[in-house]
Amino acid sequence: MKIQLPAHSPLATNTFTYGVATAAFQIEGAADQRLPCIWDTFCAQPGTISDGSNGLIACDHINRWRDDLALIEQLNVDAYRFSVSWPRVMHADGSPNHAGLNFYLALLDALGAKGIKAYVTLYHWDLPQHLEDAGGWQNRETAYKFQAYADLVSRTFGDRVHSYATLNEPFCSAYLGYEVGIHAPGIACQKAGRQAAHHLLLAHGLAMQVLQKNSPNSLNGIVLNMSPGYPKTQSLEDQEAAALAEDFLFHWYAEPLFNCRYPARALAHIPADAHPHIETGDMEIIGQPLDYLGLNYYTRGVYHADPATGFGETIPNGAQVTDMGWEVFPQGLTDLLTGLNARYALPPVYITENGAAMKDQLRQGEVNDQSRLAYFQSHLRAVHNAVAAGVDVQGYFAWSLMDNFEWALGYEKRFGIVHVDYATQKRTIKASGHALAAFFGSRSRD
Ligand code: IFM
Repeated sequence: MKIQLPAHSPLATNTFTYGVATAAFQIEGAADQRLPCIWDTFCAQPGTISDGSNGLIACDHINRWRDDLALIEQLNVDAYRFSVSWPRVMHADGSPNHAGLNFYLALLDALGAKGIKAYVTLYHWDLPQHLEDAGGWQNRETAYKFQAYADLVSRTFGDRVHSYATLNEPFCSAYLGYEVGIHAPGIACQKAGRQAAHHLLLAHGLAMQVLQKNSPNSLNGIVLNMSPGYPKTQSLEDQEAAALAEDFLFHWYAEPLFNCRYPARALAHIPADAHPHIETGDMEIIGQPLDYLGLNYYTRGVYHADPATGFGETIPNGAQVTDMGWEVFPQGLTDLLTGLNARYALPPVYITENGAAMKDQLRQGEVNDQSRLAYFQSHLRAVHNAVAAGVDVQGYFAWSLMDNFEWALGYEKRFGIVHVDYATQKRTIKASGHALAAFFGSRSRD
């Protein structure tokens, strides 16, 4: 199967940015060359990671990055999105870790030499453990520590970076990490979750200030994950449940960024004693202009009214699901983009992650992952449809470059377009990777 889009589509030209994405903790390994982070601590607690694994070696990318870069080049991408490991580049006293910074400088220079644009995420969940020991994202001070980290990185990287994202998916850091406790640091408390979310957003705003000063020519923004909500039935109750789920789960992040406030429906749903403490001026810091919005899309949510919790979620009968149990629903990406465009004054949008975990089989040196390939085809078409409907989408990144550590699900879930044999660290480009490379390489100049 080939990936195809209408010839007239902006997505079929070289003006549209295509890339692959990774994150530091998920691929780097070499944990002995950095400070411990909250995910090291979390993984060491029995029962937290389904296969009992950790990120100590991961894809050994720190030692194999040149080979990985050669793979990236073979994929014909315009851009590579990766994250910087805060505990690798800063000592606990805030001074620079030059060995860590030099790793990223070498990677950035090599990307530049190959003409591949660097999309750098500053925070993809690996908070230094010493900061968690001081309260982590529940502690307002962490937002200012993040600003200092953003300052160090952006001054060091100079003009090598095409785009910065302050945070990747603050929902996951705050909600999964502090509100329900299935991610590091494993705290399950609504007040903690909502306070962590506020401090993450504040950290984003403070970091934007230094990025716009130190790196005015890069595209500076944030990456949010969103699964649009659909009512299970057309009853008013289910429609209200779907709207509440969206506000509670993702407009909680978008509304402060674009309108300097938390969504009223979600605030009314959360008990007053779990509301975040907000200081004067915080919302204006959070809501300063973005050069772009990064959106990570995987699936939708189907919701019904639940008197106890406000909303409950179901997977529709007969739905096609990925190995994560997530429904394959490309129309959700079009609906999400058009819906956001109607609700907010959006800057240019990049799909910073999209992809699927599938049960891959390596047979005779090949992975024939046709279902993942179909997923990419249908979701690229969904982005095309959103652009045709007037949404300014300028790029798309496949998640992920290669199989990697899928957080609480360890190494059992494979999202890569490149297969990784963890015993040998051998990489094999899957059929989806070959098809994407052919499509990226076939685009017209425009
Ligand atoms: O692997 C993650 C990534 O780190 C963040 N976005 C979702 C991906 C798949 O779960």
